[in-house]
Amino acid sequence: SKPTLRRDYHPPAWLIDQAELTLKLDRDTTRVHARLFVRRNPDSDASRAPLALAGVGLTTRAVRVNGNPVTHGQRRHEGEEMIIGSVPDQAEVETEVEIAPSANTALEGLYAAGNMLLTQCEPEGFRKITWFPDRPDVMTRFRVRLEGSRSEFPVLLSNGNCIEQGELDGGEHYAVWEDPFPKPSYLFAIAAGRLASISDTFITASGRTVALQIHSEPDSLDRLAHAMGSLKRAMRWDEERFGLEYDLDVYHIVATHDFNMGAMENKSLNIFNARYVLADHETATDADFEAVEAVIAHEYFHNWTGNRVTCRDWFQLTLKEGLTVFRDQEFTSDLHSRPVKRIQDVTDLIARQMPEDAGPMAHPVRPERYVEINNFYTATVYEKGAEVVRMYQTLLGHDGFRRGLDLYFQRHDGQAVTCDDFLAAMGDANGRDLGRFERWYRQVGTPTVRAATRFDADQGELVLSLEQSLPEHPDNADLGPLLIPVAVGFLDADNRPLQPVLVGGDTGPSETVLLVLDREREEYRFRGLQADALPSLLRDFSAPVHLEYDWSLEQLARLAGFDPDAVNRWRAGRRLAERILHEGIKRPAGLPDTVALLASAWRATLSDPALDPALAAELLSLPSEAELAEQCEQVDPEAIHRARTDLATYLADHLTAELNAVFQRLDSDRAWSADAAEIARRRLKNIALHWLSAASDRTWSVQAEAQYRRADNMTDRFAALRALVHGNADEADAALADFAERFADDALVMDKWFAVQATRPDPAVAEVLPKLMEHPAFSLRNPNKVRAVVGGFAMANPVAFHRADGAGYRQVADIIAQLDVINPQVAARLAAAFARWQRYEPGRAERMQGELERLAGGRLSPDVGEIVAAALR
Ligand code: DPP
Ligand code: ZN
Repeated sequence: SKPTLRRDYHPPAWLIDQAELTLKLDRDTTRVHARLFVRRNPDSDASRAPLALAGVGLTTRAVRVNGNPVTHGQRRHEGEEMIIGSVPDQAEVETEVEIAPSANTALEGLYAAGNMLLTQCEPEGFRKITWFPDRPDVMTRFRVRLEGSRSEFPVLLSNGNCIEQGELDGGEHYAVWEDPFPKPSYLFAIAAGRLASISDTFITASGRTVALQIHSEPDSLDRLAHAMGSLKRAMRWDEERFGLEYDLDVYHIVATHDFNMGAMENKSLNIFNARYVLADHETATDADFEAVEAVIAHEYFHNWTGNRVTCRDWFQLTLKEGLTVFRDQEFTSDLHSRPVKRIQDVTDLIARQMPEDAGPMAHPVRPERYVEINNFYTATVYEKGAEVVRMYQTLLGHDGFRRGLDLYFQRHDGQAVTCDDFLAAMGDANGRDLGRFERWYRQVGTPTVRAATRFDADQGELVLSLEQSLPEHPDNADLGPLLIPVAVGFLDADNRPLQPVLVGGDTGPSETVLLVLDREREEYRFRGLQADALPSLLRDFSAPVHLEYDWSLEQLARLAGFDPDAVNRWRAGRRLAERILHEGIKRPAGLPDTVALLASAWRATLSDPALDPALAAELLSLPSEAELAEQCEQVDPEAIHRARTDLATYLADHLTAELNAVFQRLDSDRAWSADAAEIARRRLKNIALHWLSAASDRTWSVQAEAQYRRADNMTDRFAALRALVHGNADEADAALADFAERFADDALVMDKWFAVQATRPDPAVAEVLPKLMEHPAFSLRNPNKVRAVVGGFAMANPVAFHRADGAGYRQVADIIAQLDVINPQVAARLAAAFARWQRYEPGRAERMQGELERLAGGRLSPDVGEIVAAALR
């Protein structure tokens, strides 16, 4: 298919001021009647263009303009568009179509999920419901009438306020919803069915009362309280931190088990994947609780950053997503531990976004072209986009960032705008020319900053030089240098923080100095440092770059033990582990002697009583096999697995006493509590168990088994199960059987049961995969199940997926082909598992390429087709 290009944007030729929809709901055949009040856009550059409406898979029963039928001769079809000739400059266009929700397995448009009917419209699902100019810069006031059987659809929801409801003949009823805010069609939603709900209220800062309602299937009613609490915390936080208040009288959230994404921010009617709503301590882990809170907050925050101010076109997706991810990260940081959250976000950026940035689908945070826009809901647009937003705050300060955001809303409330508009507001509000910053929206791949230090004895100054470069890519040619904030600090010989002065800088002595690199190469001079000052660079991960500096292993060990910047402390430990692991990967004889350095850094962490246990848990981590693979010239997954396993065993064997001491100290029979200190306690205890399970001495499995049986909460129970299963303990099978029996009827918990088996690091899991897929609880139609089983296997089990005989590749390629017919969006996500094939050793590379070619030879959706073509290019 032909790509859509950013530079081809034109304003819409027609606007729709008002849309009145009537949906006669039926699982098999829903009738949609639409009245669109259209007029020519005075700002269009195509003043004679005919009216074009998008529609996909609609059975069209009638088209009328101002009441007069439009015959087939008066309309033509081009691609997904119906083009209607000779529509007056202002007119009422009516269409009547039929759609088939129960046959909709792609879960885009209107579909049946359990006993509900639901919609998912972002980005281009609305065209599967009715004819419409389905693009985000057409903003429309919607009035929606829902009609259906009262017994089948007792609850009828859409956006905005319910202004009327009543009975109809034949056991039917209806409800009319009106959303006073004009919105793009991608924010349209309905939900209908046998829903149960909990209610609460929120009083806004200005004293208005908002009715909050969270809906789910009736059997999950008792798991909605945490979501409700999260919503209220998010509403309060947005008022306090950004002065943003909710704007309608009602707010609904609906949870479903059948959903392609995490959740969707439809105006006042969010629809959520149940995994980000349902939580109680017996079925959800502490991490699940935090994820629910973060996603509830994310979708709520979209009400301002996304809904009130939306995107002009889909190339601007990061305008709302990067900004809203940044906002939810800040929310979690303010409510919980800021350093822990930052380390987790940086981990995720390195593990998911940077590989994407180095792969065949690499794109700027604001892409230049796409074939299927669904493929661009990526870690780059979201997470790197959030880093770009974070850099504004780093450069402008908290107050400056807030001024910029205030101006952005003042200028653009009710509009569909661009990343350039955001940048202009940030610059104008602060009297700053941010022109060069704009390059972050255009560059592709992860930039590199090379640092070097020397001591100028004549001047008594330490000289830090920074040099930036971009990966080779046609889009990076002629771009010029980026504006990169680099926060730095130094430790003295006793590992104490120093307070240098930047020569020519405008601040006094400080522990962390913010440098702004805006040229290819720059030198910075510092006073107040000895020649042996130890640099800590890119503190708090101040820019999404690869930072290179020739630290010795001893220096890394010092930073890992003493850097007051938590992110760099963690990062130094990771770098140290990486250096040791890459030595180990190259030499089958075993690990280098320097491994002792890492063991003592871990020993110090394990025995530091002053350290926050949640932070300690982050520090006691090793890079994943996938991350290590990214750093290899040529990837040999077996060598990586062996080296990492050897290192884990070395650490466990040398630190058994310390790990056991931590485990014993933190193990407790206290009843579960959501208290932050208890969460941190469980986290560090389970990390200790995790590393103990790598020890040569296998007695840990007795502790794990006991914890599994005794646990009164999912965090402890699942940590124990994972240790038993991934550690190949004798007790594993019995625990798995017990877990399946306890939670047989619980879809979300069964996802964990599937995932823990699909990700067991053992090539033999390639033979387990078909068995998991034959399990009665598995369904290829359910995205959560596909992600747990096939996603777990293909994305999070390198030794099994990359089995030398190609059995992993073959099965996953077969599943992608099968799934593509059912749900192209989810299939395309799996296809990314093959993206980096060229980096593998020749035997595996050839097999992966072979599977990609086999896929390319079949009939593919544009979604999977785009990923496969990019990988083979
Ligand atoms: N639902 C997705 C998100 O919130 C897309 N908008 O990120
Ligand atoms: Zn979002």
